[in-house]
Amino acid sequence: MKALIIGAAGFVGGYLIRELKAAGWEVHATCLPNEEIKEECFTYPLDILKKEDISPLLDDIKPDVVYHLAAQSSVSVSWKRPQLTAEINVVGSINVLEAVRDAERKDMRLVLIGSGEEYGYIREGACPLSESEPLNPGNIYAATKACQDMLGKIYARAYKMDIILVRAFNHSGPAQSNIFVISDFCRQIAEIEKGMKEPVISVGNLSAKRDFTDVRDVVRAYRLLGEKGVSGSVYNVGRGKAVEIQYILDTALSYANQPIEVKRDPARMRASDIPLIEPDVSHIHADTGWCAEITMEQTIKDTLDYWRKKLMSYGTSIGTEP
Ligand code: A2R
Repeated sequence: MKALIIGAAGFVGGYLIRELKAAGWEVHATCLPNEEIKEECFTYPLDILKKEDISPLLDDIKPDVVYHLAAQSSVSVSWKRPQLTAEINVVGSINVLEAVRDAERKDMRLVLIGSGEEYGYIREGACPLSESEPLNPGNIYAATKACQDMLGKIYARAYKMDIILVRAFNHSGPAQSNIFVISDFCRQIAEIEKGMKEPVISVGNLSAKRDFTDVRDVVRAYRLLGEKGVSGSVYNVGRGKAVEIQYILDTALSYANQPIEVKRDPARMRASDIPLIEPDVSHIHADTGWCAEITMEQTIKDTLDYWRKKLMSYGTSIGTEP
C-alpha cells in the first residue's frame, strides 16, 4: 500500500510516517518548502494553497490513501489570524479535495483530519459525544475544521469519492508544542529540575475534564482508518474517558524529582471552558477494532523525559529560554 501524507512536518506527521512504514506501507510525504521532514521517506515540498502543485504530485505517486494533515492548527493563532486560518484550513482543503477529484487514479482514499473541537459548545448531557451530535464550534479554528468536515461530506456524496472524516480529540506525546497542556506541564517541570525556573508551576483551569490519547495510538487509528474505515463515514478518535486536568498535573508532579508549588495563573484561565468533553469511540472500534492502548501515565512520563533530554543542551540559569 502507498500513502501520501500532506503536511507531514508537524507534530503528528512524523509519528504517522513511522506507523505506516512499520506496517509495511510505502510512504510519501509533503511539507512546506521551508520545513523539513526528519523521518526517512519520499519527501516533496508542497504548499496546499497552490492547487496546481497538488495534482501532478497525485498523478506521479498514485497513492492508495492520502492523509491530509496540513493545517493552521492553533486555536490561539486562529483568533489572531482568522483569514489565514480559513485560507489554509478551508481553501487549502478544497484544493486537496479538487486535486483528488481530478486525479488520474479514481479509487484513491482521502482521510481528512478534523478535530473534536468541532463539537464546540455542547449541550448538557451530550457526552459521550457521538458522531451524529450537531457541530457547534466555539472558535475560529474549530469553525474551519467543521467547514472541512462539511466539504468532505459534500464531495463524497456529490462525486462518489472515497473520503473518511476524522474528528481527533486531544492528543499528546513527546515533541508536542508546549502550547498544549501535557507538554506545558512537563516542560515547566523539566525547566524547574534543571534550575532554569523557580520551583513554581503555573496552571490554568484544573477542573475541566478532557479526553487525552497518546499520539502513537492516534496515528495507529489513522492507519487503520486508511485500511479499514468505511467510505463516507465520520470517526471520533479519542480514548473515550475524560480526566480532570488536575489529574494530569498531579501525575506529572508525581514524576518530578523535587517539590514544586502550584500557582494559578489568571492568564491561563479560559472564560468559556466547557466542563466536560468526552467522545463516544464505539464507531471506530466497531469498524477497525481500534482503541487507545497507551496509558496517560506513560504519555506523561515519556513527554517529561522528552523535555528533560531536550533541555539538557541548554543553560542552567533561571530565565534561560531555549
Ligand atoms: O504552520 P506550520 O509552518 O507549522 O506548517 C504546518 C503545515 N502547513 C501547511 N502545509 C502545506 N501548505 C500550507 N499552506 C500549510 N500551512 C501550514 O501543516 C505544519 O507543518 C502542518 C500541520 O502540522 P501541526 O500544525 O503540527 O498539526 P498536527 O498536530 O501535526 O496535527 C495534524 C492535523 C491538523 O490538521 C490538526 O488541525 C489536526 O490534526 O488536529
